[in-house]
Amino acid sequence: MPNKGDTGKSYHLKCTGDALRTAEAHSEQSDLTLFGGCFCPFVQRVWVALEYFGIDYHVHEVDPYKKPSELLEVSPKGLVPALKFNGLEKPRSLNESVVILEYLEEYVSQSSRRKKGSLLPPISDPYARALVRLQADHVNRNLVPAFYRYLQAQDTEKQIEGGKEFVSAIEGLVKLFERAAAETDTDVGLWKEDGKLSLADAMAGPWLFRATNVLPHYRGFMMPEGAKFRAYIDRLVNYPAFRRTCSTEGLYLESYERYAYNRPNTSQVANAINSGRGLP
Ligand SMILES: N[C@@H](CCC(=O)N[C@@H](CS)C(=O)NCC(=O)O)C(=O)O
Repeated sequence: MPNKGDTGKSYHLKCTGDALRTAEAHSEQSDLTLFGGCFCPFVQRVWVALEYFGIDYHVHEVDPYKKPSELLEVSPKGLVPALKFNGLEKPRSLNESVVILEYLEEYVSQSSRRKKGSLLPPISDPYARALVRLQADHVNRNLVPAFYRYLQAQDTEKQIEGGKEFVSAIEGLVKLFERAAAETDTDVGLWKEDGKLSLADAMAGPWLFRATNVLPHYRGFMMPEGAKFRAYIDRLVNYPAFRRTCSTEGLYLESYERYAYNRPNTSQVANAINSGRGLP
């Protein structure tokens, strides 16, 4: 689908492809409800973790820009993702993708019945855990805002600058992956050829994935060269728990058109980028 300028396309409200099949497999009520939006990378972080851990959950797609009251009840700013705990005497819920990821990590580590893996190295190796958290911190502090600055930049000079900033955020992440590989011995992290999904992979994955479809389409972006890096991206986007949360390319291209043309009031994230504030 060639880029034909701003055609006024809006975001999608229902997953497609693999993500749709996964959502359908989780359409029954359950103890946990994931409030999601099919295009949202913050939601995808949590969805990947739920799939990876094999936790029972129900997906409920909402329109986070319309903010239905059921969403505001579980997420005060009306942002997705949110997680609602059903069947308890008192209402309980969580919002904020990273908080939810950390919650799920601790939740599975305490219930051996459900344990299928861990997004962090073992608790007996706090240094290795801290290095994964450094990667995760870099993702939120640099990679994610750089993605939006690049995609929302309208004049050519700003786009070139944005592209450089985004590449440099990727390079920074690679450095942190290399450092962890040199200083620790853990099978957590897809940077290693036979590694397993880490907290940083789950946190970066949705934007790195969009850098393989949305950014090439709207900004002519090309992923940095390097066999090792390319192999990492390949492992990440094809990792089964990740793949199962991916919709088809057209959904992302259409849903991100409003960011690519920096339409007014696209979202709280877009407004924060335009005004130089931190992301919501
Ligand atoms: N810091 C939040 C950000 C979540 C977020 O911005 N979600 C977007 C969808 S991708 C949203 O709900 N936007 C609604 C809005 O902008 O009003 C997190 O990590 O969960």
